[in-house]
Amino acid sequence: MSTKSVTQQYSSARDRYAELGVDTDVALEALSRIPISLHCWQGDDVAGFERSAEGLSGGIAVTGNYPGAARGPEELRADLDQVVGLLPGRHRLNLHAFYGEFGERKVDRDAIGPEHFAGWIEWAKGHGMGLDFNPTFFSHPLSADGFTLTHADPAVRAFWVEHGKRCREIGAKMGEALGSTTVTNVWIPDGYKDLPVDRKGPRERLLESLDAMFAKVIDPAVHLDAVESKLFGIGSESYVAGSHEFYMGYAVSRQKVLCLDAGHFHPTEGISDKISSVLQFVPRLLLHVSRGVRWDSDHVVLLGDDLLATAQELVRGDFLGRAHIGLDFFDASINRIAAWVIGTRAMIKALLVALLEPTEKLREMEAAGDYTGRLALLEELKMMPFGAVWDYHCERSEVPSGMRWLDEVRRYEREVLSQRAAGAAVAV
Ligand code: RNT
Ligand code: ZN
Repeated sequence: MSTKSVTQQYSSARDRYAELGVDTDVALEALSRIPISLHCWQGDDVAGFERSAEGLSGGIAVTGNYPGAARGPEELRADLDQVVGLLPGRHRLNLHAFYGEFGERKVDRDAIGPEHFAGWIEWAKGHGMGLDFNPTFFSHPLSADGFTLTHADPAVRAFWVEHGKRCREIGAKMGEALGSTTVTNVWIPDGYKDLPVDRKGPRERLLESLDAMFAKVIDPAVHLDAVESKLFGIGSESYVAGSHEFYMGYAVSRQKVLCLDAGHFHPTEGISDKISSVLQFVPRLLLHVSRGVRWDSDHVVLLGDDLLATAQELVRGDFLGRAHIGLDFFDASINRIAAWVIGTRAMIKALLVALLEPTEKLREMEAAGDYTGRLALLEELKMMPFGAVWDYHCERSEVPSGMRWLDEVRRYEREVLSQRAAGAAVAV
């Protein structure tokens, strides 16, 4: 579509929304201020850059063998350059600890420091982006038996507590260097495949480990701690120590950020309805936006009912100021750059649709008991021309509208990704 017709279509869409009392310019202004935290791990199938790569463990799995996975920091950053160039707005990057740049030496998890992330900080600075962070409690010999912060052996627990402490320091350094609060999110895989007899012990130890890890007070302007629950993983089907109830209680009692991952609940349970509940009790929320499909919690995010409901809750409840939106999916069966772009653009689109809602009108109907009108209008809104507003937003932000972004991804695949020999390692 030509730029002229994008503008024309926008102008008629603007009139249609104005009839409902919605100002599309105001919605776009609000939309361009919402950062999405891009997960670095979509680009290399959650492999990381450690010397003695262990192979992915911890009950998460990436399937597919599409060529072109990034093999080191330079490639991953080049891929991310592509991704951010196809997204309207200014976003953030979310790193896992095993994506540090460790050089030729083996640097174990209890020895990492901010120096290993200097390249990332510089990259983020160059893009005017903030960074978020995660300790990596998986893909390591000391997590191989399925336990980290809950381990029965105090020496193993101490190793992981030290890792967590160092990650908080790294996160704080990132936040300070970039002038933008870093959220460091703790997720551990600990759990049992089959029925445990002692459900209490691991949770007691988790509580103790977390308190030890979080003992040092860090300025919340530069760094915030988040904790992420999970219902089950591959190999931890019967019991996960860090359940929703555990972390809900922990976050409430310690006033930590609670992370809700869309794929970590029962299949018919969405995270949207949890937002206004948990924010009565925790100061802030981190969302891991994902899409669960049967056993898998991490499919590429699409603009579906669940995603829309989450965006609507954030907007309707005026929660955007207390919610950090992060992505968490990984697919190795399609072009990885496309996976990032599809998922991130879907998240931004969902926020746009939510911002284009005549919420006041709907609230008035609800308050007046006019549930008939409420339902009719909610249904009618699905036919509104938000696509025209989206295209205009992309063009104005100097990123391709419609499907044109895919041309750019295909060009990069031809010129760069297809040249990467599958499985070959490069120096990091
Ligand atoms: C795993 C959690 C966790 C991971 C990342 C890689 O089930 O969702 O957030 O996906 O830390
Ligand atoms: Zn997650």
